[in-house]
Amino acid sequence: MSRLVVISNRVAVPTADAAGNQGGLAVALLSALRENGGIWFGWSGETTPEFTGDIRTTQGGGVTTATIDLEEQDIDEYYNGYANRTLWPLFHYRIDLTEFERDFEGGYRRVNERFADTVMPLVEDDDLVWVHDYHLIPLGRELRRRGMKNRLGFFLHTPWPPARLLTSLPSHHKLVESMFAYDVVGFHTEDWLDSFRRYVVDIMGGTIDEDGCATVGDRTVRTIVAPIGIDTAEFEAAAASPEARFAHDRMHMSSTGRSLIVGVDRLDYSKGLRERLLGYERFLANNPDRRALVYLLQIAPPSRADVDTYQEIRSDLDALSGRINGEYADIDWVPIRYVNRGYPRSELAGIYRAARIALVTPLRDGMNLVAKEYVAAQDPEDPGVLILSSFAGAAAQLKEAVLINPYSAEDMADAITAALEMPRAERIRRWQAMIENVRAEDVFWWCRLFLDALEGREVVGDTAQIG
Ligand code: GDG
Repeated sequence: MSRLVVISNRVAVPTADAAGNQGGLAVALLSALRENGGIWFGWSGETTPEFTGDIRTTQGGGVTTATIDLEEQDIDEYYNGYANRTLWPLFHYRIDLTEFERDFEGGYRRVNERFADTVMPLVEDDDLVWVHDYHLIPLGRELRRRGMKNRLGFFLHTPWPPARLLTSLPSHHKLVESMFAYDVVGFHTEDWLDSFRRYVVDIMGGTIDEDGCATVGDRTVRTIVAPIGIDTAEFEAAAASPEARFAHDRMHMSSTGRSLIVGVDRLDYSKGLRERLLGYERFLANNPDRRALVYLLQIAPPSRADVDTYQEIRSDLDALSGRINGEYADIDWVPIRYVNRGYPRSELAGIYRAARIALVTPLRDGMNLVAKEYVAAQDPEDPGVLILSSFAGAAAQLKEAVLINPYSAEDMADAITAALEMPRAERIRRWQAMIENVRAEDVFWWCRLFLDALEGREVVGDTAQIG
């Protein structure tokens, strides 16, 4: 069996706590690395005054991680710049927030070259190489330029935007062209894949064959849908753990019979937090008699705090939650508990289980794992209701959720009312359909699906010549 080399912006370091605190993606990739042997390569999270290319390796739990330090300027232009000020907003359909700076693009190219230079000597002939996410789209091309002949795969964790939106990126052509250096490119949903294929056909004049291979000139890449899942078995077990029980009881004791509505999201504009609070406010306004029977717990750990738009959304939400609480709270009830910090995964599982409703209402999301975690954490005898944005990738699989348009406050308010009134039999029916999917298509299934595609493809043309 081939070794695996995983390359992503950051690496997950195997810890003794792997079952408790690591996200599903880290758990799946670490287990694939353990099974096949190999390396996880990425940025250390540290800066250095001058780039040296020195590689720090650690070994533990059967996995080797290799990291490099980057310069401050790299972080400004590549991570906080092109990745999070240009591609992230654009890929989430937020052209209004997208910044087009030449320096960002230069930094993005430089860091991708630095990654290629440093990882190249670590890769052995038969290794499968799997690159992750929008930070590293051109990495495959850089590796081919340095002579790499290995199977090379790329998976995008975000949406892929419609062609008309993508063409607003000055170097859209170069970016998409670089994806043809890979053997396989994967997306979470048919929607994102369709947008990619449309671009190939409409903008590049390419073709798509019945196996999903996209061809432009003499270059071909296989394109697939591989929807990521969670470590469902681990999460179901976490929801029954003593820590989860404790968090669950803590929620109940502090709410005296009120129904908990929960939201858990990185503090990010793509998650639709502002619209969610406005939808909840609409529910409060429309239902004076139900007000004190519910409360919303919104957990929102800050992320990407060096990017202005993230600082703005944070102060915007501080103000909005404060205003709604000021307007509706009573001496013995506060409608929103807004918490800007993270919780251990097992506690999170208990909070999900205690919640009668989950509001997972991103404006656009590649997949959204919180929706799946909420389903996995439910009590089968008395499950809660998932209210899910139809613009989240997860909506393609979790069709029995209450699907809503997150931009509509009325939709959201009506969905909350419907969820509160939903009979137990219907909640069980919907939950059963969803848990079946969440169990069958878990994160290990996803990982196998992608790696099978990566191993199975016939090499078309001399990919080493690409670029
Ligand atoms: C990207 C794509 C795609 C959140 N708060 C806490 C906490 N979390 C965990 C959740 C969940 C994860 O963070 C968030 O995953 P999402 O999928 O919701 O979102 P992104 O971070 O934007 O991830 C997304 C994903 O990649 C995978 O491909 O689904 O569409 O944007 O696991 O539980 N975890 C803990 N405490 C918290 O307070 N422990």
